[in-house]
Amino acid sequence: MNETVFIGLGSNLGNSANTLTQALNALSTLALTPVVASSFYLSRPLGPADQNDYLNAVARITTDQPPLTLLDHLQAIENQYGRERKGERWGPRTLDLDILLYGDKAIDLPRLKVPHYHMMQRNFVLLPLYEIAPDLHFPDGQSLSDALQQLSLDGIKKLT
Ligand code: A4P
Ligand code: MG
Repeated sequence: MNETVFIGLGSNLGNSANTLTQALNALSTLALTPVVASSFYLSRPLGPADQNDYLNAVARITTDQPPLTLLDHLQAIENQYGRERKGERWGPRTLDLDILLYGDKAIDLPRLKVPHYHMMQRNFVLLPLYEIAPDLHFPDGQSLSDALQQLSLDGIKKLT
């Protein structure tokens, strides 16, 4: 069955703009319709402060890939862009691809939790999401615009 899936992209190592652009191209190979992508946003790092600012974006795809298959593909794309899992939580990375929402499903598996944990507290997720899906509601019924109003927009800048 086809599902609408939102994917969060983040990078703070290497040429992040290039990496995100290439990652969006790679996502199109998993999508049945053209990928819809937000602008890129420069955002202050959440977590250890001794790392570069992040470039973040959100993409919407329509896919028939089951959730765990999609996760496998996303991790393969991360690896292709030099992602090394060093085990440091919230540490620097060349490319991070997170499944934010998968249709209106709630998924709670060891390898995959959807909606993505903490996304409601992250302006670098909700702001680009709002750019491409202003009318969105979360699986629990809450509206994205309400969730965004709870957040400070400090430390985030939309790039043109
Ligand atoms: N996993 C579970 N649910 C999901 C999901 N919905 N999507 C599992 C993707 N993966 C999911 O992820 C660890 C494991 O999470 C995966 O193997 C998968 O099975 P990871 O990408 O290897 O590890 P991580 O990203 O370092 O850990 P974590 O806790 O997911 O970090 P976050 O929450 O992704 O945070 N600051 C700014 N400004 N912008 C950022 O993008 N990103 C992070 C990373 C920290 N600070 C940031 C940003
Ligand atoms: Mg991740």
